Amino acid sequence: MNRILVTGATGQIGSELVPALRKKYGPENVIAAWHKTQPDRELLAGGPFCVLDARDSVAVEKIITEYRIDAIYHLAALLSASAEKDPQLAWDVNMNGLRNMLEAARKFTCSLFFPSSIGAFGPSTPADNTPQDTIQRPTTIYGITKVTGELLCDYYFRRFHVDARGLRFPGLISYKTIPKGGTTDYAVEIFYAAAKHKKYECFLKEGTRLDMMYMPDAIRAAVELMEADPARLMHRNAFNVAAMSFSPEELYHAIKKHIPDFTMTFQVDPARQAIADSWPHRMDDSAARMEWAWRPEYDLAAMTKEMLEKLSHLR
Ligand code: AKB
Repeated sequence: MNRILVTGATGQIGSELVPALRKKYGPENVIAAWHKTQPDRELLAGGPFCVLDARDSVAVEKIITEYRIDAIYHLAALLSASAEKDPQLAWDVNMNGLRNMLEAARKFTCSLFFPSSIGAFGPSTPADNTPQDTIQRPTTIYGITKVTGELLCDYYFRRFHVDARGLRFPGLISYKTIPKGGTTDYAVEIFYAAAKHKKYECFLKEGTRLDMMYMPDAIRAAVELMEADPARLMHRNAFNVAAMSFSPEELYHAIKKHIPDFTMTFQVDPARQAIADSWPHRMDDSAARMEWAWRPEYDLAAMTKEMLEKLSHLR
């Protein structure tokens, strides 16, 4: 892997993945591409960058040839709640963007990373210990684009030998970027609210148990998968990866250990609750553990402690 393009570089994952890749492969070798959200100064100063709409196949191919790209982390996508508000746009961005990237990867022999999600599952999927290979009948447009993306990546590998790899991410928690338009966003908002105001109104109801992961684990997972020995990969694409699973009240109690007067109330958003109710509680990630030695480093207690330390300047 020599020259890397990251789309969606200003999003929740991209804004942490780009600096990590620049550190590992050299700043000049990682091109940060964004479309709508403006980058911060660190991203601009840290290495090459460009504005790119992944739906524009001519622009995609121009950037790939201009920078002699041989690896793509294609992160540009609408998240679940935003996608549900505008399903046509979600299909356009999530599917046409991925198709253009896969086509460019085929023509210019690039490897490609595609982030799938717990959203690729639906209400008929086993919710506990969700197997790697199981029923996938998502009821959201986001989930439909994720399953289709997983299948398309498999297809491009089988048919055209494109080295397409990917993970099914849980909800991601980070202190650097506030996520926009996701169902698991509460698990980030709560930390900012706790640090700033010592109170939080949660939009998911008590007992809504979902898989979550701290961003440093997620970044490491993506990079480790892309570095993994291809001979060991039986699945290659759409690996379940898990780190912790909790409900809003369990997260609340973990935070309360550090901020004893923290309070939480509930104001349920029916749209996001319906999405959360259709997702699994905890995925079985044994395929990732076996095929490329995946291991999470952060559990609920370790993630909570570090999040509150990093956000202590807000108090
Ligand atoms: C979302 O909530 O939409 C994302 C996801 C779990 O894919 N964070």
